[in-house]
Amino acid sequence: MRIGIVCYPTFGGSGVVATELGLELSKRGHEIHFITYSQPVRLELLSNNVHYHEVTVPEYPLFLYQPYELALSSKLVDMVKLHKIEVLHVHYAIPHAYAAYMAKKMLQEEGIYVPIVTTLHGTDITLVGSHPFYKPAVTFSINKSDAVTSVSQSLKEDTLRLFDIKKDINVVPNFIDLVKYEHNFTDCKRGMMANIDEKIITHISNFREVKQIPDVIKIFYNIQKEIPAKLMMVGEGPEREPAERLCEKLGISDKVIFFGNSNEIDKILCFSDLFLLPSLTESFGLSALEAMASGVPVISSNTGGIPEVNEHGFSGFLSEVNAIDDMSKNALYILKDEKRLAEFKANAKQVSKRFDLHQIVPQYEAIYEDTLKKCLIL
Ligand code: GMT
Repeated sequence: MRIGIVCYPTFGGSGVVATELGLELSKRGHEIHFITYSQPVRLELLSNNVHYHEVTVPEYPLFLYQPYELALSSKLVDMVKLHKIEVLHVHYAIPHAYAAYMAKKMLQEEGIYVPIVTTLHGTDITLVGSHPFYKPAVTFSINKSDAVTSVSQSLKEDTLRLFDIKKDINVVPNFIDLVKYEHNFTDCKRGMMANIDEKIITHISNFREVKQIPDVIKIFYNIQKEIPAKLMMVGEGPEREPAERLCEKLGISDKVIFFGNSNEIDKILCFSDLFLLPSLTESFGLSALEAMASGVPVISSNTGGIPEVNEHGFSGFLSEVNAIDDMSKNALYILKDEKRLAEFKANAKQVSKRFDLHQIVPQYEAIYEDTLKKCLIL
């Protein structure tokens, strides 16, 4: 199949999932066309059947806001025609589903029919999309998609609660390439980051308010009061600077390393003992799954789709949002006992196997085939 994938090319989970999906589909013989404004960060290699087409928005001084949706829909029209793309899979409703619908209508005028599959990722529904300024357009583009998927049951329920949706929503959970996290590098270079007696705690995110970064720091503060520990903070975003200031204020700056964005998540997780994800809301929590696949237990909030990924008392623990003391207590419970830590690590790895990409990617293939068939009948 020739599949066009539209996504955000940045370090966010939706872009990562879209990129990994495209790469796996290409291995399964499909021709993949990524269409976005810069090369997706995890898309390192282009090949015969993996292509990248850049959407450029010419700057014009009259516009206070440059019209990205317009440029994207025009690019989609051109690419569908040029590469005979059969299905467009757009990740993140805003503005991708909207632009894809416009492209579809333009193509129809020329007798070309291309179905649109929209995958909802979370903030496009729970934070941004439900804002009254966007809601009518988001509702419209979801309803006009030929197939809609969401990355968790919880996100499906949120979508049905927040929008007037007339389409079926298929839950296709996020997935992971387990082989990537097999740690074939036997020495994780742990000694570079911490002393032998120190436990390594990790947080990875885009450092936005929703991630509750101050909670991450405060939980770590409580942990390091009781046991020797270091905190790895991976990612970039508006909450990074305040987080650095909070560490200074608490006198723990020498125990916290801020990495910025990294393409070596697997290596960082390789030497981690515990992962913190105390988010306000989270449709899935891909970073938690990546941690679990690396054998790192997760201390998280009990919100959105996280309980579908992190199993309470088995792969880690879930607490109410902002329950810093409870999360600290649970973290120490795991970290203080070596045998227990080893058990939780093994459990985390075991749970992550449910999200093996070999199980999940065929679900997307089935959806493409189904929508294509329906499109041909119409
Ligand atoms: O978490 C973010 O702010 C980034 C966002 C994105 O669109 O990349 O992540 C969302 O999609 C991920 C991939 O499906 C999910 O794992 C995240 O849970 C979800 N984030 C939120 O719901 C806050």
